[in-house]
Amino acid sequence: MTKNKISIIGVPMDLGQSRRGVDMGPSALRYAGAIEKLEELKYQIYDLGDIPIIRPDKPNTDHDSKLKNLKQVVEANQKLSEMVDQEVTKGHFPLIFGGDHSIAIGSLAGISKHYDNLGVIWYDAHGDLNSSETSPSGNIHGMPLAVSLGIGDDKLTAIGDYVPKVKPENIVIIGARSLDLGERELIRNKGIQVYTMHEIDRLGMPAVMEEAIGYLQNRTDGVHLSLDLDGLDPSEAPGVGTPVIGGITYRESHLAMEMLEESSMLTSAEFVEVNPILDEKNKTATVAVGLMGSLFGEKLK
Ligand code: EXY
Ligand code: MN
Ligand code: MN
Ligand code: MN
Repeated sequence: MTKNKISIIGVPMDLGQSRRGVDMGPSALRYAGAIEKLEELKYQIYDLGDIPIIRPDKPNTDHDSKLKNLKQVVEANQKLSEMVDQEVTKGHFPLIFGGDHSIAIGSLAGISKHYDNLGVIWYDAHGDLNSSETSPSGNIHGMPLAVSLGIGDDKLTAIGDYVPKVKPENIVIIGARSLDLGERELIRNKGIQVYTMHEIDRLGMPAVMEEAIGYLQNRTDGVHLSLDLDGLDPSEAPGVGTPVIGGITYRESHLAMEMLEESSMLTSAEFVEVNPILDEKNKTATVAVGLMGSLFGEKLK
């Protein structure tokens, strides 16, 4: 990693989906030793604590839109984007702990204004490319990548006061195995680079990462890693709200993180969807902290 100061921002958000418990993700990651791991690796850590999430009086009923908890998700992401923006301005590496994946809207809004061509690696079983029209659930955690492309409800796309945050050609999705029809159409129409589990099986993770890194190196001036723990197989990362069997292994993920670290292209990262209530003895947070170690230069052999 080129930067040696890391700012940690926790976002205990669970309003972008329907299962409770993912709001405890930031605590689970801290409890699993995230800060100690990064300190061991000689980074200066600035733990900014957790953003307050203002809960609605009655979930999902305070707006006219199909999107659940829209107002609260917008408010939290606006706050997150401002904090991330400040940390990037200081020259720190923002490391965001979720919370559900809707928080990527705020992360990207805070980071992307600092780059002409920010790249994004979306490590996930899902595409998170739905809009109000295509979403089967109304859950905003299934929409953040579309929102960052400028597609979706104006209140979401306008966060940070500029649209869009990323260009379709600067995105690489890795690990996809559950894509809705509308998401598939968007991927085709926009020409988004996707490595599904099929490509990972066929080419192997080393070739996939080499290709993905080469692709992004040629066209971007920085890369944000948005790592959804459900990208991994639920046997190794069971504590997630929307598990999908047939995922990426811990070893493959560990290698992917090491290759990203070697590329020196990373500007920021987030680890999301850790739900300790659905977990087995904080296994998923422990896996996430292991991956952070690989991402920040701990070369375990
Ligand atoms: N595609 C489904 C939906 O939009 O409801 C499921 C989305 C799950 C999103 C998870 C966090 O990555
Ligand atoms: Mn996701
Ligand atoms: Mn997912
Ligand atoms: Mn290794």
